[in-house]
Amino acid sequence: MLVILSGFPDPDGISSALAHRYLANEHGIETTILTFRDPSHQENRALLKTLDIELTLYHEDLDLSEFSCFSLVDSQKINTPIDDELKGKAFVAFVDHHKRTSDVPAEFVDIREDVGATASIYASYLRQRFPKGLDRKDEPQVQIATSLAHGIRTDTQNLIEATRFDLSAVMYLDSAVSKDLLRKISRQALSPEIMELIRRALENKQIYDNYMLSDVGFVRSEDRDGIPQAADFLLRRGGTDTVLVFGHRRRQEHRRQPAHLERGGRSGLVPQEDLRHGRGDRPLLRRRQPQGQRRVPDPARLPRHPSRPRAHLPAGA
Ligand SMILES: [Mn+2]
Repeated sequence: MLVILSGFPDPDGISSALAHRYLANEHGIETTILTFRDPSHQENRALLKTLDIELTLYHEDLDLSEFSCFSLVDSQKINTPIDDELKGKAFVAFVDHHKRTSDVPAEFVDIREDVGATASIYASYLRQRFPKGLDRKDEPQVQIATSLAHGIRTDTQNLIEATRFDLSAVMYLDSAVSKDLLRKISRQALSPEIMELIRRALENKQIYDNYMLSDVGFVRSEDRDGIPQAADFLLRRGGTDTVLVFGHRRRQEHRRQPAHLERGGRSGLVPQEDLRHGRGDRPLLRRRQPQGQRRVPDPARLPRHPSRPRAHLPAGA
């Protein structure tokens, strides 16, 4: 079976795929986790390295004929970059926590929109299989429990946005979570490029009342995860509850610019088109609902700073 991570692999998706593979292996089903992008965020790389997780990066010469079926985890869309190659293979399972956008033709569909992480759903499957808890002495179980706990943590803003279901998943996993490994995964150094990007975000910030804009200039594809990190950092400024950080990509790399919006409060994904700069390969715009009564303006209608002309806003804004 192929377990497909269709977007950028993040800890929630990676750990869910890992648990999926583990449960499939329990039934004698050989499983490969397929991704289309190299994980670029240093925390994701650290997760793979520290827990010795192997993902298969798709390339054209990959022979998919030996796989008879596939599953999608933590992916809102049912489309993949290899839809043609998947024709004729059984669509076994679709497990996710994003808003349902279309009918899912999988044999097993589990979409729980009120859950903070797909990893919590997989923890509930493990609980059914191992009701007495996972075993701290069993290496694969430690790997899975630790990565799922990390996935839940990162998808719920360090558990701040966790639901009861997520918290009970964390409690269940606890018996086999390695705190040492978890610490190691989260305490990875920032790459010099990302630190530089955060510096540019700080230097170029424009403050309008309770919101902030920053243009970080050209960003290499491999540093794109620095944009939400810069937005997270700027959001820590007192009195700020909305941050929009955007950068530019070289034409040959990608036609669109990434942008990242951070707001205080609950988080949810909104389509990138909401920033009026076209469709990207995944939503880069994260919107958090403001707390209290304070109105947060539409980012596309932000006033323009006299020294920051139109050209500095995302194309089409
Ligand atoms: Mn997720």
